[in-house]
Amino acid sequence: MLRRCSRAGRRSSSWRPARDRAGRRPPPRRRPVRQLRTPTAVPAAGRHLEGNTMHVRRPLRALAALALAAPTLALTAPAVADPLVHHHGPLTDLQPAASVTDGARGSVSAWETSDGTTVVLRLRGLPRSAAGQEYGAHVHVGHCVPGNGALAGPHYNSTGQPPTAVSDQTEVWLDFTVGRGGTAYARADVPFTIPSGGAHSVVVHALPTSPDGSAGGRIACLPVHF
Ligand SMILES: [Cu+2]
Repeated sequence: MLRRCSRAGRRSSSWRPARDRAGRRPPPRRRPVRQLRTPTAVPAAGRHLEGNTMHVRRPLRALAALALAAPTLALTAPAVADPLVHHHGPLTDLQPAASVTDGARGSVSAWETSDGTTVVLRLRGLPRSAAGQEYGAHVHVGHCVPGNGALAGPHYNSTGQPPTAVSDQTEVWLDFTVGRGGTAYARADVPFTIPSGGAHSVVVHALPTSPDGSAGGRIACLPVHF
């Protein structure tokens, strides 16, 4: 007695004989065309489409990316926008005695912002032996005149001359510490703008700035005409 395997006895719904009764091969089986699922309508940005989050998440992701980028853009704005004023070159020597700024070069850039003014001072060519030392620097109303620091005049002060208040919020203080490579960087963000012709220099002093605004002798100067 011929036994059939129990599995062979079960024919699936897709089983077809290799040949029909006339001995002909059946036509090749066609695969059903798979229908791509597409949304019936593309929702406007931010609108919720039930059962499909793809079009909802994209605008949210874009908004999230913008929100994350906004503070970064604000922080980097002074670095990418054209400055209101800019000067770079060798420092003007204000005293005949040797000083830390002899032979150094620098740049001053200033940007007007929605909150006031940002001023950046960069120096290079300072002696590496001075690394770690701190010096005062400020925006002054007068001009840079070699050998004559007094002609740089007083600090620019937003409360007028004579000033009624002296601080890093009424004046532009740019104290810096010399880096190991002989470079230095300082940035001041102040809540006021300097009127055209109101200041003409950044003066480097021999000492860090005290709370009363004094910083020792004037040793060098960079012209920057606001
Ligand atoms: Cu000064």
